[in-house]
Amino acid sequence: MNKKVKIINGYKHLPYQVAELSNEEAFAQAQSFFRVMNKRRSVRSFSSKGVPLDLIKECIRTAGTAPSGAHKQPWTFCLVANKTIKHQIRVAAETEERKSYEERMSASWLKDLGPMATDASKPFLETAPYLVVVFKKLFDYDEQGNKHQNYYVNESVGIAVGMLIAAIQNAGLVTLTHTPSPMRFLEKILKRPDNERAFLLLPIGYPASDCYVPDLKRKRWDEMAEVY
Ligand code: IYR
Repeated sequence: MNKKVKIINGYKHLPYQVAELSNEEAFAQAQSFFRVMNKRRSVRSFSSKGVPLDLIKECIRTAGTAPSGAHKQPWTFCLVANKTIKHQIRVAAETEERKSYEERMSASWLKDLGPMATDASKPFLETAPYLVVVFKKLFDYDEQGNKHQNYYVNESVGIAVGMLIAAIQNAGLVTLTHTPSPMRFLEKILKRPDNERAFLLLPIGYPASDCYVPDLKRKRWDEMAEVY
């Protein structure tokens, strides 16, 4: 056994170090990552141009490095390329969205959404080469079928999705955090087990050649942060 291994609280621990950067190198890296992320936009108009499967898989593997409550990793990422399934998802999502836009959303909500120019029509659910449907796992089953609780599930899966979005941006792709509501139809279409709930749907691909995004401004430093 590796001599450097330590047993702490009865469990194996490994030595951990990071390559220390100079302050200059660290700042340059932080700034270049910010510049990449600051170009990210939510895109609703996708090209049908294909994306290599391995590229998407690498992004999802990055999401899987997220921290999670008691390291339970309470997520399943369903990668959908199948045209029939994408069509089923679009039809079901548009049915829910029509009800939302026509009956469920308040006038002030619809007004707040004005700048986004959204409506109940979701063609990107078929145009984008991939959909990733993220499921949160409320609990896990062991081999005997006993239930085991997960912890901080929304926080854990939210962090993983944030990392997925960053990985997608870093790979030169675009996405949208789409939440057709209610979204339990996704559990049915994808035949998920009863411990999983749909969390978020992300179409992934390249923007259409005539893609436009709203002219939104991000908060300045002094609007978004307080230094103590
Ligand atoms: N889910 C709907 C409505 C919607 C709600 C919010 I809050 C947004 O930021 C964007 C859209 C839709 O996808 O159209």
